[in-house]
Amino acid sequence: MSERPYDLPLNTDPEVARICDEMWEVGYSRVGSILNSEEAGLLKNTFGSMMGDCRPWSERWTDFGATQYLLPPFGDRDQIMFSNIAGRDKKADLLLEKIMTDRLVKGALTLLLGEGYKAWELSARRSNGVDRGLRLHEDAIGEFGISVLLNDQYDAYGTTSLVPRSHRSKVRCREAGVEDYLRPSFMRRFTDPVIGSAGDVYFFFKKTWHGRIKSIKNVSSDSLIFGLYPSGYRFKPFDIPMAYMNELPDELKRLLRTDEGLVAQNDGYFIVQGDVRNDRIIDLIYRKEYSVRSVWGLGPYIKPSLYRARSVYLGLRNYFRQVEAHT
Ligand SMILES: O=C(O)CCC(=O)C(=O)O
Ligand SMILES: [Fe+2]
Repeated sequence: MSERPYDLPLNTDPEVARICDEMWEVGYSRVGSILNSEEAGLLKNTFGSMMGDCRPWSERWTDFGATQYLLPPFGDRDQIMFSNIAGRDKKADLLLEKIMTDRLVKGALTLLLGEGYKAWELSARRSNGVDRGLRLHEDAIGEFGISVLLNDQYDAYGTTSLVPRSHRSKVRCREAGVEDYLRPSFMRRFTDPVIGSAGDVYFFFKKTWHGRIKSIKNVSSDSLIFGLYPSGYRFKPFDIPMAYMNELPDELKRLLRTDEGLVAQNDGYFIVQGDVRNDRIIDLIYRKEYSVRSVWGLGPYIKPSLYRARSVYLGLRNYFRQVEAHT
């Protein structure tokens, strides 16, 4: 392993150190089995039954506010996304609290992100059996992902899949052309799926290129997916109603409350308050001097030819369709 540009405190638990080092080297890490199968099953049933009342995606931005907390699940043929799951069910809240206060989870998060990190979104995601997948992408700057498997997941279908070491790539996913040109059916060849038993927890930087492989197995799969932000980074929090917030266990309350630990900006964003040392692992992955060259760096050179190839292909396809329509 190459020399790391960060120091972990001398008394760091070896498991916590392993997670931090893997995050730095690879961009994601399996934290461990944090919930048992009954606990994972309880979450799967609780949120799964709420997903029955699912709305089409088209209604998300027409019928609901951008920062509205109490959203229904939204879905399409591929997936169902149920945002803001904390506060919906008392037993489920205790299990979410158990994850976020777990010794390894909290220990590693505190070293990777520093103190005072906040939660943007705690959500449940179902990949339907006929899921056509999700293209590789990176999310917002500073965003950090936690994935919790709610069912045993031993193959690559219906789960998040990541490109190892892409979190420190010299080019961004979109610049490399990967986001536009690489179909989810091709992702299998070079991504690493989040697999394991129900209750397993994974960390990933949202800067690590990730998506979902096109499924061919006709079995749905559920995960919890959390998005966190460390101090010094900005996001638009959901506006959790006071009555819901007050009922949450302590750590969930700390993570989700908008009246503490956040400073409002003029543009609707909030900056996470706290000590910004700028040398946390989350900061280092954005630094040019630690970014690495990879085959993806060729993307910007290949992209213009891909554009040309696609327009020729679309032109020909159109032509043959017209010919067909006239015969
Ligand atoms: O649905 C998935 O597994 C991928 C979700 C994703 O892109 C994310 O959590 O940022
Ligand atoms: Fe994402």
